[in-house]
Amino acid sequence: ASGRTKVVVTRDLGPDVMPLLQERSELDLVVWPENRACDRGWLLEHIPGAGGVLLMLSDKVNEELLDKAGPSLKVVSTMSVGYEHVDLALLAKRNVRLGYTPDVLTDAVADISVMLAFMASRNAKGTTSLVSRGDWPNATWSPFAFCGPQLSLASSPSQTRTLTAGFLGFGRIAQATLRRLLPFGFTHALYSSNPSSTPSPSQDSAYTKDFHPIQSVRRVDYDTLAKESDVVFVLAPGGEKTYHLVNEGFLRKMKKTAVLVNTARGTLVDSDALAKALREGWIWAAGLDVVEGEPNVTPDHPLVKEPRCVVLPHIGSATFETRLGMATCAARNLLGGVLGEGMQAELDLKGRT
Ligand code: 8YV
Repeated sequence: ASGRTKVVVTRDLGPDVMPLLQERSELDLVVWPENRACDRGWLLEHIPGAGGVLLMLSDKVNEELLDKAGPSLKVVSTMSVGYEHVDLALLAKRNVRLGYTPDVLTDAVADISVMLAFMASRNAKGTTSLVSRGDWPNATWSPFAFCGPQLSLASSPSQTRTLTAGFLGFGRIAQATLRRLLPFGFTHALYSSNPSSTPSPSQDSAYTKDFHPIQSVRRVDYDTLAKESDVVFVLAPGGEKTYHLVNEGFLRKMKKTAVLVNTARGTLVDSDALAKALREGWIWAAGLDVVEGEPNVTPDHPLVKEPRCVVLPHIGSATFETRLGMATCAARNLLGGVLGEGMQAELDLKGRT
């Protein structure tokens, strides 16, 4: 009746971004008032009649939510680059637009992918906990104590040694990760993506030029990727299509000295198989920013118990700069959608469903 459009926001976006929404008199802004994940019940209670909603990975956008929202809903704006919590087909059917936050988080997630590769290969978990326990004075030094495989050869190039980075998924974040590895002397990169699309050698030669001075960038099948990589970065989208892409068969084919890094989604890696692979030494180590079933990952979790498995609580995009960029992008997407204008980043639903 006020003539204003209701928008529902499931997190306080902070003092730099909230004013973008608060200053718009045409909006009736409803914000989840607590400093924790938004209750489903609260969201369902407040969504009816809303023109837009800004939400997070933990807020499922399904038939239940869209039915509650009703025909007024024009836009869903998610503060994430991932969108497996959103039913895309249903949005397309109901003409609801989807805003998301690509690009702004690419650097932060690529940084943490490289960080995890080195933390895992160089025993960061076992060694830092040894120091915290007070065991450094008791540790007996020997030439090979605390050693791990070296993920660089830039300063002492070898005629014989190569270093291969494998990528499951080769989008923006994977490519930014590879770019960071070039100064470390990686000689080859392999990637597997879109198993259904046909290989294109010309694409590979374009990539090889693009990632100079690497010797080659090649698209390969999963087996080759598992067998030849010194480090495998899991950087594909979540969802059913990529469920357990890294399973027992994949892990058994990996090098014993290889490192697995997952900064994408927990669902891509079979946790039980990975715990077994680490316990039995099929691979050297793992660095995980995401785990199946997160955030319910407790000290008795088999992966948390593994001394060579570094586990972070999904902090890949957690820099001040990146989160500010994501929140701003999400707020602009919400505004653009509600006012029927352009968004900073809109997912093309027709191309996806
Ligand atoms: C989370 C992420 O969104 O963007 C994604 O897809 O996984 C993360 O950046 C972030 O934790 C905020 O919810």
